[in-house]
Amino acid sequence: MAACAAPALAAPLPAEHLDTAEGKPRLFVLSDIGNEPDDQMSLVRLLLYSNEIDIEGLVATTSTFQKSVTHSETIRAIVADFGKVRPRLLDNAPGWPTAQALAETIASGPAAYGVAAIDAASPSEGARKLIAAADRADTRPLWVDLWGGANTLAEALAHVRATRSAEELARFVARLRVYAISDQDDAGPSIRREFPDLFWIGSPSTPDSGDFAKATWTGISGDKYYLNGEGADFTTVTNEWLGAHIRKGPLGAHYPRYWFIMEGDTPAFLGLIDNGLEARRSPSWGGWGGRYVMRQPYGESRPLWTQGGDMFYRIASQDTVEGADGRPHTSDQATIWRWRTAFQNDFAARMDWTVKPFAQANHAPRIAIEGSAGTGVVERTVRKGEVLHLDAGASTDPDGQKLTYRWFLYNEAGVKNGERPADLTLSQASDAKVAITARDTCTAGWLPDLAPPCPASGKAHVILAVTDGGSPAITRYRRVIVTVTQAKRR
Ligand SMILES: [Ca+2]
Ligand SMILES: [Ca+2]
Repeated sequence: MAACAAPALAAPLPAEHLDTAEGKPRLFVLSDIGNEPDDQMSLVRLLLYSNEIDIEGLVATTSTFQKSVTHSETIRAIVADFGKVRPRLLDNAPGWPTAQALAETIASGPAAYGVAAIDAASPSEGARKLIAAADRADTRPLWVDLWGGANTLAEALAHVRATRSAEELARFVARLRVYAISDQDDAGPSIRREFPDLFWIGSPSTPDSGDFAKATWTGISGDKYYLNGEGADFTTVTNEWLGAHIRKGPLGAHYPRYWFIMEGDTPAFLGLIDNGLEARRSPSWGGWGGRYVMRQPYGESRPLWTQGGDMFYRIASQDTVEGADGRPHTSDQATIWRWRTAFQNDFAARMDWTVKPFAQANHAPRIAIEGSAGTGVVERTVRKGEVLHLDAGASTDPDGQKLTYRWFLYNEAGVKNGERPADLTLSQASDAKVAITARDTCTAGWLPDLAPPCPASGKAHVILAVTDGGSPAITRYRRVIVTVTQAKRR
């Protein structure tokens, strides 16, 4: 079998990527808003997380679906009505930006299609705002969400390349974290070719939506339209559910009925939400925005964070999860739909914040594991054969609701090609306390005779999900990364 031969990598990016910056994620959105209801819906959701994500750009762009016009006025109208609900939001949580501050981030990219529209000498206002955001003195990376075409990003990169030294360009590129919803114009493939070190999450595609059904992001809600969601529960992504839970108040009024699927662009920022999964640290960890592997897809000039993987080692971008039918399902889309009920309820709870005072709304539980509060990762090292006891019983809920606990192994998370996760078993997994037995530094290979011996140490990810008793019920998580080392015995 030739599958074990490593592909020749044109530009070897590190297979392990870890962003350690603290503080709120910084986000710059490029959106082909106006072409269909989709982007408008995603923007409504994003604004409900603007107290936890620093929004540094809301830029209207073109795409293959909207080639000669941009609609920044739609962004302005939604942001203006965000201003109307901000006092209510402040009653429920701190940290909301003013509508005025958000309005200052709004601009447009080139009002024409793809790379042909790029003006490196005199870039669009959207591209100039993107350059200014990336240049800001800040130790945190700048996430760039591509909800439509990529030509505003291409224009910014072309301008920086034309006006700065190679070292300055490299520093500029290193600050960016791109998450692309497939390719929606011809600029994405050209950027990946010309800037091989640029961090990129996405599934390369033709720009005309022909390949979209294969993409991870369709796990947000595309089960029926793309016929790829076997096992997913569609309940919370129907127009009816959205009508009952989301379309309320002045901001909810901007949330239209969808035509094809709900919010195809939303996975680009779902992983930045401060829910305790800490998915922004590495695309390989998995979270509300899906899980990705670093590899070089066929036809691409360099590796990127994407789908697929090494089927020989069974280390790939797909998650195996129990579906609504109680049976296991394995797919890329499952890396998103496995969290769907939680992220939809979270959205609904926050929309309630726009119309209800604190006492009538629900708020997220706060998890504490062994005295560690907050949302950060918990790390533990144990020897093979030992049992690790963790207690989350000090977790609280701001509304005084009873909490339910579920600990589970996320064995696909954080695993690189050729590696196998550490072998852990959990007991009392639906209790505030869990006992984690470290059986070995790696799990058995699917072909034991061909598997290399277990290394001296291995890691595996354990997730704690805590759900409150409110309506809608809110779930928060903590990620525990367990390193198992070989037993040292005299
Ligand atoms: Ca879009
Ligand atoms: Ca609560």
